[in-house]
Amino acid sequence: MKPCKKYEEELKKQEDLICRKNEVDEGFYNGVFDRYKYPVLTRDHAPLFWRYDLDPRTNPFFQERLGINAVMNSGAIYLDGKFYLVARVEGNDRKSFFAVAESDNGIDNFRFWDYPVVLPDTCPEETNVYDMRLTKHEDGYIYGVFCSESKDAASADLSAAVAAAGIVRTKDLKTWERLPNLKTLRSPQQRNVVLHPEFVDGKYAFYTRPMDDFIETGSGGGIGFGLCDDITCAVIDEERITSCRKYHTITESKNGAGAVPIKSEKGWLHIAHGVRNTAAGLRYVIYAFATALDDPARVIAEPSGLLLGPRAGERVGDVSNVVFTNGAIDLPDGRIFLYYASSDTRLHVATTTRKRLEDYIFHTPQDPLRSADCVKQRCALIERNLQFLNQCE
Ligand code: M1P
Repeated sequence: MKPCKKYEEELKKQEDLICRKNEVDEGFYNGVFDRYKYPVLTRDHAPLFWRYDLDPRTNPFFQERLGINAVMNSGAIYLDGKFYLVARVEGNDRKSFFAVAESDNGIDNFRFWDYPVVLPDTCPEETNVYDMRLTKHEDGYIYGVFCSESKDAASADLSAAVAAAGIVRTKDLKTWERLPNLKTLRSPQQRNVVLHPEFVDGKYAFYTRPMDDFIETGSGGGIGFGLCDDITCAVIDEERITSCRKYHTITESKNGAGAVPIKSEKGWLHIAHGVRNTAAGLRYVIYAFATALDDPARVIAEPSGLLLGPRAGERVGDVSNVVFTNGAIDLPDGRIFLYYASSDTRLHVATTTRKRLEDYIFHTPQDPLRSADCVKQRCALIERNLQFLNQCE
């Protein structure tokens, strides 16, 4: 007995896709990062044996039995010379799960491991899991912090849900130990929680996103920060706001921590997402800021506006006009690989260096918050440039 001819054809198409060389998109330039021509992971990267029953006796029409709808928001880590993504894979049934894909160079040839991540099933009420951030912590573990979503049992509304931060840890991305979900005593819901890689005052430090509700952050002022003594029973009492939401900016509706902060000479470099509302729905962009090395909650540099927004085909997908990141790799040689998903559908990479990102964060002017002051800011730049060009003649 052999798989059918269609299987061989589909397998060949998939191999061509996985092995396709990725290239810098030369049409894009901003001096901060490079974009790439092709996504690094899509639903078509999911192994055929995750989706089809390959036995012609039980699947005579070679139909997809368990389809994959999207591959997106990935945690990222570099281990022993390889790039690993723990991607959010969403089935046609809308449930997400995690799966590890690896590559030798971080920009193409990502291949999923044979089996998805099987998390210990310790929360019977948990319906969905997504958006894992991977932190190589100084305690020696790799932690995965993700959104654990359950139906809001107190509400008759079928779409009412509760988001909490699930915590797992591993040493090899294969065996995962589940710890109790993070408890934040003053915030009813949490999403976009990231574990800081170092102890702060001898404690585990989390970036949080206090929210009153599942979708709206309500009174949540921005990205929070809290400490806890014991990660095996993580409880945060007080959350300080680090990067706060501001009126008429890219973070007006909400924001959330993204990649694990990157340590540079000048501070902790954060790559996060900001959301504003529009007539066409919420628009998600990626932005950056820095916090102090001796106090990772204190913002010390806050460039104006977005670092990376959705462009061209990235604008369209299941949730259009969205770019979202929950993973970046900070290589020992100073290169940074930022993994971002577009429109909750596919995953891309953008590359930069620690020095370039630092320069962007510390030398891009702050948002003056009013059009009149923005014009003054731009005129000052124009004036300096015209003087410079005159001098050059
Ligand atoms: O649909 C866009 C993003 O929405 C959520 O982000 P936030 O909590 O900031 O609204 C997340 O569910 C994320 O997965 C998703 O990409």
